[in-house]
Amino acid sequence: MANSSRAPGRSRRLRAALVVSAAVGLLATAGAVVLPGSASAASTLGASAAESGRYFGTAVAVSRLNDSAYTTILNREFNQVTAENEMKIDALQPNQGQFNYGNADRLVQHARSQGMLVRGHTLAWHSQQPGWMQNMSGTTLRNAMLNHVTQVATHFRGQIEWWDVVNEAFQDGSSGARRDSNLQRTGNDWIEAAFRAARQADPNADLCYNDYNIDNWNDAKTQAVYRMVQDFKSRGVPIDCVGLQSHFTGGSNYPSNYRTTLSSFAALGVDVHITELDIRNAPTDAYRNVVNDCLAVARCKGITVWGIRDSDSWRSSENPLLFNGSGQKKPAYDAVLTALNNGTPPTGNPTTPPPTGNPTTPPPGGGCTATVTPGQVWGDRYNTSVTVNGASTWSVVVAITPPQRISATWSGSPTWDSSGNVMTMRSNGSGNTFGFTTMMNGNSSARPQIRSCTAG
Ligand code: 9MR
Repeated sequence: MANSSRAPGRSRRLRAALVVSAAVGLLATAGAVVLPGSASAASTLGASAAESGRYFGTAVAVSRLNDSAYTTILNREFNQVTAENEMKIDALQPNQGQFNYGNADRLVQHARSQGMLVRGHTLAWHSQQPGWMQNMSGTTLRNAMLNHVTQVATHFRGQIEWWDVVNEAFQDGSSGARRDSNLQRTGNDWIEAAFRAARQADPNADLCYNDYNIDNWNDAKTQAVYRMVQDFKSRGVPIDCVGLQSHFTGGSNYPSNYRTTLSSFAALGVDVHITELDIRNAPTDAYRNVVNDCLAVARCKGITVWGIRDSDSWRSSENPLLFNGSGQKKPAYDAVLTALNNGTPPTGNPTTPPPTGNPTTPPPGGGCTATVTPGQVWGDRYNTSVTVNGASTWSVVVAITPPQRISATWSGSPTWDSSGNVMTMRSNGSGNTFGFTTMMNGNSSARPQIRSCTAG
């Protein structure tokens, strides 16, 4: 029988709502608090989202990592990535039993070198199946699907924060029914079987159901997915999150009840993620509304846009993204950044006290000093910012006490030693203050230590 138990760190993390009282938040962030319009407002999407404990990510096409204009924006702005195509079934298992992880591993390596979180997309889907799978049915297909889930989740174990375990399994329109597919024809329980296999293979990844056209609370499809999640929660099927793709077009506009949808799913006890956001013609109002809706829901963990520049988009003729084809910021970018910076921390009770201890400065001699300012604290994670004085280019070595783990960084270029516990952060031209988010993973008292600050 599939094991639906969780690793201790993860279950603690899941139970801890992403909440902190506004008052404690202000105290904990001390000098680093961001007030609307304040001069200390973060200047990139990822850094700004991190100030409320969220991520701001993008879909990445691995082939574009060779394009330096693309990679410059990626590394500067985003602290989460989703493989646009490289973790789909046809990419990872082109022939039955023959797995091809090269491109996906390259993305994971890149993300790790930059302190970005990775969303895995997607383990089971009716689309993008390799030919050998398309021709299967019944028990043979069910077993092949479960084997794919197990092999892939095992391969990436420890490197994936969230898996889209099942993608797009419901019909559009008014039926509220499951989408017909070869997987659906193996039996209605194929979705929960996939979730159980994923949990067993990687107990530390959060497991999501992901779909499009589940943004409008009144839609039959939204209601059908809601009922499935409710049923899974009531029966102990291991599901942790729902991804709303949020591809907004003329035919599927941003709905005014989007916040109700997010909060209604969250009230079932799952996190919500906006996983593939793009909006036809990138109107500033709709982008701003989406950000504000996510910020208003404590369990909305972050936003991923489906590509960087309009020219990278799967529907590039609609110019739906935040950067134009030349890599310049569009008005929608400014609207998103401003909304993120104006966002207030989620309200609620803190589950962990703010750090009291030991801001550290390194031993002298490296030609610069590095001073720690404790940042915001949530139940499962906390932020830290470090200000360097005495040099304009520098590298700072930061040690983390395991099982704590740095999950996102901003305003610097990080590299890690082989243990993953020691980060060297180098200046990258974005100023003299860098920051990072640390997952507590069960240790709520340890705080980062600055080992050295070296000029040049
Ligand atoms: O953007 C992706 C495009 O490059 C692929 O050709 C297409 C088919 O696999 O998938 C696109 O991404 C889809 C995502 O995986 C699932 N939700 C809808 C996205 C846009 O079609």
